[in-house]
Amino acid sequence: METIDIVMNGLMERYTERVPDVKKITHAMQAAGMIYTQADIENDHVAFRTLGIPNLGIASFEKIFLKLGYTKKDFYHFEAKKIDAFWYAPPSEAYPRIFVSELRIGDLSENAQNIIKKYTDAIKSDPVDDIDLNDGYAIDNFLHSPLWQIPTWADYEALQAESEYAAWVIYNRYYLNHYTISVHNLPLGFDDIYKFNEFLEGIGIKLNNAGGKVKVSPDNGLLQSSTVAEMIDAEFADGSTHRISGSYVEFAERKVLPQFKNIPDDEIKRMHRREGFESNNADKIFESTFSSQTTR
Ligand code: OOG
Ligand code: NI
Repeated sequence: METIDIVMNGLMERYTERVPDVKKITHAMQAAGMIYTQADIENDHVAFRTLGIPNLGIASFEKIFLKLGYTKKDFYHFEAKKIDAFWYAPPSEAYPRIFVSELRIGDLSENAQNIIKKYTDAIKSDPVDDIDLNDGYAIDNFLHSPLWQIPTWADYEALQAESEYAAWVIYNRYYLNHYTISVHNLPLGFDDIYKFNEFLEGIGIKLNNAGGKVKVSPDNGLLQSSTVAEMIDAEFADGSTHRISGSYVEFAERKVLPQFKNIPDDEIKRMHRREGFESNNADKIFESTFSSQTTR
């Protein structure tokens, strides 16, 4: 198996276990005749969250995917959420795009910075430099091994009060944050995000409604929606257990670009559709793990 396949399979395996909505949606799509197997679902992109501090953050994390053949693309900045992000184009259409974000630690309060440093201070060099990036199993192992201690509940709560994103990363680390179903490649009748959302709600899926259930880019080319993150039973360093946000599922509809509108449907490839991401859509999708969504 290729290194990239080992890494992707490993990520999807852990993620599918942690997020019961993944199988629930796949099974319902099978029952509705939309797909035969999981492999019939095109994975539009996957996302990761990181802490923007020396030796960690995007600069460290991206080394893995650049080595796997990904190309760094556009930058996004989320002022209020104190987050920066880039997306990465895959080496071929067989693989998902990647969206990697990082928390701008320096923009947080002194108190929040100190809490984060308490956990990350022991990291004196970039841990990715210690992995053999030609070894898919070594990468898989790295992505699912803790780089810092599990937080105390008090630290988690203090971080959450200031940054929901910070709390999410301090507990969930590099676990896959979401995978994304390419809605535009589903059979006719389901290939529209509004209809697909109705289908999802019909099977009892709760959608993120921040800024409306469907987030639409200004050019109308990228329409996105997402589930509200699943809650996981998390054990904290003080021995207490609490239900906190885990990961979620996203749905994306990429419209065919105006210059390709005369190409027959069966000849449409990824390159003919709206590429990349959209700041205002992403800003609301981040909230899929926020208490404002998970407790509503
Ligand atoms: C990522 C949110 C943004 C998108 O597709 O714009 C995003 C996150 O929640 O970490 O996934
Ligand atoms: Ni996304």
